Amino acid sequence: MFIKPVKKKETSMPEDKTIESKSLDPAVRQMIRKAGEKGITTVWDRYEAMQPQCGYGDTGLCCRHCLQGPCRINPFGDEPKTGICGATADVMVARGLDRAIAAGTAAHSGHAKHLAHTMMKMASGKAPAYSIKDSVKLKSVAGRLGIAIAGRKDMDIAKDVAAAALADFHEKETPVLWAATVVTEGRVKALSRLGAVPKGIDHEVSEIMHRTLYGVDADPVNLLLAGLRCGVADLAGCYMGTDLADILFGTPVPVVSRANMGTLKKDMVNIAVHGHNPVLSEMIVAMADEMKKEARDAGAKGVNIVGICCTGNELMERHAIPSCTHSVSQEMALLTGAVDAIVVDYQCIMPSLVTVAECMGSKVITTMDICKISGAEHVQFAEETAAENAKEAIRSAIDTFKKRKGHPVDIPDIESTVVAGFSAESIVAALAKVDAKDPLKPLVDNIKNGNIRGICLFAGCNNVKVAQDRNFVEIARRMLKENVLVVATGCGAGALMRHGFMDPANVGELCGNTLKAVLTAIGEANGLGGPLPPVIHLGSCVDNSRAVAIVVAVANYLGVDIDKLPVVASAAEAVSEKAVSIGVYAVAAGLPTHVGVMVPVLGSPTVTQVLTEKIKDLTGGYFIVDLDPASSADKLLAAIDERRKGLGI
Ligand code: NFS
Ligand code: SF4
Repeated sequence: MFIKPVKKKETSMPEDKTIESKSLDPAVRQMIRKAGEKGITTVWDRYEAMQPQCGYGDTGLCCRHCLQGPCRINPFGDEPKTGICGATADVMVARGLDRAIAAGTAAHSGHAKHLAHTMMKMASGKAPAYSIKDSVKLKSVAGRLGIAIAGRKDMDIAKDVAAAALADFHEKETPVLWAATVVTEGRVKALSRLGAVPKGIDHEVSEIMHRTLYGVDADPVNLLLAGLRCGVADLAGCYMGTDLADILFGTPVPVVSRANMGTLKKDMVNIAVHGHNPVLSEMIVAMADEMKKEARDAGAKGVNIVGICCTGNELMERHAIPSCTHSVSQEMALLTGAVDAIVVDYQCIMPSLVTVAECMGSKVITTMDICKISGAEHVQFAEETAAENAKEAIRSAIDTFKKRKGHPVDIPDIESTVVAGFSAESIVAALAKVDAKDPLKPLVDNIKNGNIRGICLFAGCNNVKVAQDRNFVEIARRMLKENVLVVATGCGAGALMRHGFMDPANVGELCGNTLKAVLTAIGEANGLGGPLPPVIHLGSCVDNSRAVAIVVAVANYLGVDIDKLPVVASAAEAVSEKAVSIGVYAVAAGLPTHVGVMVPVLGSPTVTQVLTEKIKDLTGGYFIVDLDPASSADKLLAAIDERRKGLGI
């Protein structure tokens, strides 16, 4: 199962490097062709130029944690068998994995911390552009955290919620609230037994950096348990991110929107907002209307905002803003020649965007201190002056439009209808239309009677090593036919939305009969005159917390823990270390979790075995690593059936 060091050539990318093997998305294919004609280098070219990729790195057997390195271990058991300090393959792999989990956790929780600071500034009157958009959610979050609500003003409650959020970052005697209050009681106990309840989000990240330093932790199992605890801290960061964003910007309710590059408009100032945190993108959307006149004066018909990656998901779920493209194809949006500016905050932003923007007469505008890119324009964004900063960025895009006006653009005439905006709250509300007294009953009854065979969450990115969207589309297609209820977040949701999986019109073609009946019954009870979409959009990657909330509600309803439920997850085309930390908390929560690309752990048989087998005895969850979509679907279905059997349903 090991890939030969250095000479490795084996990836999930077929040898045939045709455009079809790069992306399933016809709009992306059109732009790849254009890039080829114009001689513009894209992610796929750089991937090819990178071959062969190093087999040591691929298997996790390369260490650079000290200046005596780099050290490499031969995965076939020949010499050298340890690093210079004596670290074994197991130690090297476990340390490397821990650092990836820590990085993912730092990113999600950095995003959440940013929201907590924004909320604190808002509640202190220092961030006039922000307000409380969902007072009901504010109170429900405060109630969950044990913060007093009765007779208090929203702003005072918000201040306490923000303070509680910030307090969750550093080490304290009590567990991280956003971890301990969001899962089942049984899960808290199970994780406590493993020492996997985090004491502070930042504390866990920092402790991982300490223990993976040269000459500290050299016990692979001890290292993995720390990784598990950090993964639970990542759940806290994600959950907090969703909670605070819902309070500040509104909890999603179903909306109709569109996805793909056909959402760009030739005659308008097109601004693609890209990255993650709604603190920025919400302001761009809010100010776009005010800037309409300036755009018209420049000869445009208006300002058209589209999203890329998770910012796209955040804006779509709350405001029905269309999504342009996702993850690996972000450069392709610029290739249309119609994007006047990509405005970014942080995470998943390829530095190459600047080069492509230069070629296409567009621009990249960075906004955050921690994320500047050489060659990009920088508009420093601060919550105190958010409205002004947003206007400045839009004005800069209008300037680009003035130069672009009249030049030809290539906007692929491709877009799909998307019904998005499902939150735990809006799902319960939709179910309440079927059974007002006992909203979860229709869902649980249909799981019990097998009309819904199980639930599968698709999450994570598009990876250049996989033909874009192929794994998501193939696995989801199979799941739906087998009557599995499919929910999706992040760029996994992006993939499925661009291929029509979130268009209710496709329920007939995509879903098995019993699932179709359930989606139709709920849709009709809600006055939609038809079914819910085949795949339920739960939002961005931090919004995996919404999936956790739903699963926890079902577990509590049934009086069992999460690890007994017929629920599975798949990061079918994962890229980011954030996907790694999410995968770890999915496993910590008790879910069989599929990863559809190589994870750099195969160099350690011990770590591989712990993650794919032994951990099952500890959390009930485990990893399934499989690069083939057909057999991945088989394994996910088998995991669902095993759980059903366990429940006797
Ligand atoms: Ni998630 Fe979202 Fe997309 Fe991957 Fe990046 S945008 S936070 S990490 S690439 S799914
Ligand atoms: Fe090599 Fe050990 Fe240093 Fe890693 S920490 S680079 S294995 S000597």
